[in-house]
Amino acid sequence: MSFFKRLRDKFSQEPKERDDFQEDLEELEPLDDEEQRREEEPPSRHEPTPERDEPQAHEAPSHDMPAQKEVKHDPISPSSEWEMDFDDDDLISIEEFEEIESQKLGAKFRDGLEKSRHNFQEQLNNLIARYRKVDEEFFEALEEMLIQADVGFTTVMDLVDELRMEAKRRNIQETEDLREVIVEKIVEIYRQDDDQSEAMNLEYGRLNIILMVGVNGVGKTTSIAKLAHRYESEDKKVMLAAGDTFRAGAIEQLQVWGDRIGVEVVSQKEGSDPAAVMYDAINAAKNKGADVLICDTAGRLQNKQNLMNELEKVKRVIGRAVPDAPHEVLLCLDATTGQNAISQAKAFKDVTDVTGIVLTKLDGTAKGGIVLAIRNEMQIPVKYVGLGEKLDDLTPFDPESYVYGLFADMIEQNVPEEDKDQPKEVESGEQYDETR
Ligand SMILES: Nc1nc2c(ncn2[C@@H]2O[C@H](COP(=O)(O)OP(=O)(O)OP(=O)(O)O)[C@@H](O)[C@H]2O)c(=O)[nH]1
Ligand SMILES: [Mg+2]
Repeated sequence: MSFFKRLRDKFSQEPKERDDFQEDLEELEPLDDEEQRREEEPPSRHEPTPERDEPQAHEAPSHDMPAQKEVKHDPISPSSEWEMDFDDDDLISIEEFEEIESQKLGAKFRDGLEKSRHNFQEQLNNLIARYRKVDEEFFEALEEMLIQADVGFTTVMDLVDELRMEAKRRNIQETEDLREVIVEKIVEIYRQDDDQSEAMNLEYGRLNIILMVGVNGVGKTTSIAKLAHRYESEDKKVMLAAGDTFRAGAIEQLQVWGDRIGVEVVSQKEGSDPAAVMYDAINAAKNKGADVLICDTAGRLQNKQNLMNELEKVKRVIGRAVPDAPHEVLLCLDATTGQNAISQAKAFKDVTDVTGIVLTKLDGTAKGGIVLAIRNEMQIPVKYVGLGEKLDDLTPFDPESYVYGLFADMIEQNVPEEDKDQPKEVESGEQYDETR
């Protein structure tokens, strides 16, 4: 199966299929109360198929099931220790669950990367139309295009070198035939052979502490709210620490988010020592049996040494209160700042052990290539991306969903002819049942 077909099958939603399904439903006899209740459940909770009437709650996703591997990037997915609590009669198969989740993820990236997608697709189409033959001129123009899209010089050189070799190896003469290879190589270049992982270091049965850092206005507080909302909806007990005691209004801002999401915020008055706030918050979180404590910090310019030192102190205090904590130090970077984000990452990495990046405002840039530059040049995994301003607009990063978001229309239009008539396949390899 071609790479484009695989991406299309995995992420595209095929709304027509779902419309047909809805029409069929409406033609059915009126439902009795019990059936009506089930009908109103969220779409992921389907009627069990007859052969699944028997299986009980133990069939909820577990660690040794293959589906578990597929969602490794999202530790808060129901396949983690905090498992989704399906009612016996509301069980759906793991394949169905995965399929729906993938489609939701595909739609999120597709919507969030709209600006970048238009830019990437248009530019690539123009290049292919202008340089029909695969030659050095084409590769140089491609390099130029990728650098303009914030992919980063070193990454572009690596990527295009790989493409040169692949074109030679497969004897590809027409640039038109190179589309799929380009997209495939972008995923490959992201997934290097190292032990960096997008998975969050969260464990069941302990207090997990996440420290959010970054320069002013990049989206730290908003991302904390989004993360808290995500974890709360997965039945984790979340608390927040108002560690930005510096900027006027920062404590209230976090408090408003906390009230909206329904999570407790531990704070002191403006101007207090942020390390003391963290200490208090950790004690409160321990007493209340919280699963996750997310700590806000003041925005700090990477070149202000005293502020960077303060960060080290905050981290030390957290580490003394809970061994191995903070379990994640997430650096928030604003995707719209392009290469400046890379220099921020370098400065923060020098003073503190950044364990992952939250790349915000990816929806606000047409140069979505910055993800690749960060991953390749910084060797820090991008763990979450911000794809909008709403609470559910923070999404675990996944390179395949990302390239789908960047090239969705091109992928849909360029599934090879021989693959087009093939029915959709689900991850398990089962045939997709269109009547479902
Ligand atoms: N479009 C979009 N806007 C975002 C995203 N993330 C954050 N924002 C916006 O960015 C602005 C700044 O967000 P904050 O969360 O206050 O940033 P901060 O890093 O906490 O700022 P300071 O506390 O001043 O350092 C807000 O208007 C957010 O709505 C995103 O993913 N997409
Ligand atoms: Mg803030």
